[in-house]
Amino acid sequence: MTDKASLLFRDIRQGNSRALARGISYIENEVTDFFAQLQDQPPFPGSIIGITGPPGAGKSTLVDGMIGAFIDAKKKIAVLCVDPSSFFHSGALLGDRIRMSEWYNHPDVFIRSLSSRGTLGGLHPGIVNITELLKAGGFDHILIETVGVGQNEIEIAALADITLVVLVPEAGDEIQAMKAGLMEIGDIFVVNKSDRPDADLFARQLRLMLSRPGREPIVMKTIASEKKGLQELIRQLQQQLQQPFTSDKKYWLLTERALQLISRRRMQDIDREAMTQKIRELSAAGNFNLYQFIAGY
Ligand SMILES: Nc1nc2c(ncn2[C@@H]2O[C@H](COP(=O)(O)OP(=O)(O)OP(=O)(O)O)[C@@H](O)[C@H]2O)c(=O)[nH]1
Ligand SMILES: [Mg+2]
Repeated sequence: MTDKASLLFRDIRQGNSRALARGISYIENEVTDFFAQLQDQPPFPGSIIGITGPPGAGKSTLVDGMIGAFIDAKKKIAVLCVDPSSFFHSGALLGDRIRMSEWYNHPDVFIRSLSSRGTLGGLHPGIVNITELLKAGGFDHILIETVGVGQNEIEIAALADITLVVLVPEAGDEIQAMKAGLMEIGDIFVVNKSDRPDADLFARQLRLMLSRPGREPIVMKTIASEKKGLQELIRQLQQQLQQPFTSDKKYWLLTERALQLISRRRMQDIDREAMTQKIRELSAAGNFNLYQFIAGY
């Protein structure tokens, strides 16, 4: 496998998108993790942009428009659509495929959807790794779209250099509910569907809510379906990416990424089915104790 993995990785580094697609499938299916190859990778010069927000806020439409703006600027773009709920609703990503269809065959655009197969509510276990593989693919920007459902935002933020939180004007209650999650991780807040009434009022309320002493939140309005506000958004994005990280956020995020990989590596020898079988046997014998059980691992 190592030879095969190295050859595939070499093709990925040369920008071969078929090799990249195959490499991602290898990670998804746990054929290989490319750890050996990724150890020799130089730091990624591009940026990873997270796009999150409630279902239907217009994330994919916005991503579609952003791809266009980046392609105009002669950039190479990868898009990863991660749907944490598709574990339960398969096929949910079809909409993204249709929305971004004009980009599917563009030579400088790579689009891939991932479900969170195997983890309830969490992210695909290989996602950190898949992101690393995309970095090797020579893209200028990697966009990661995910539905913010109140529990996975932190994981997405851990993957991204900068996170856009996409909201819509009528999301007043949602904002309150998501405050702890979405609001903490956002670097730029996008009020999409600003063609709707109350967009200005909503943006003002949002700004007020997010204000902290000494820190002005970045709130922008867009109409993704009409490609309005995109240029300003991209400009702001680029400006933010150039800022040195003033907080410890970057180190915190890298720690988060490292922890995900370590926990995955430590778990890789555990056979889930064998574990279930053992639990079944112990339970049937009437002496299952969870803490005694995990002490043996
Ligand atoms: N009026 C209006 N509609 C929009 C705008 N942006 C997107 N939409 C519409 O909103 C709907 C949802 O858009 P998507 O881009 O699929 O939203 P999403 O956030 O990716 O949705 P999920 O991935 O399912 O969470 C689509 O019908 C879009 O055409 C906008 O600025 N104004
Ligand atoms: Mg979407």
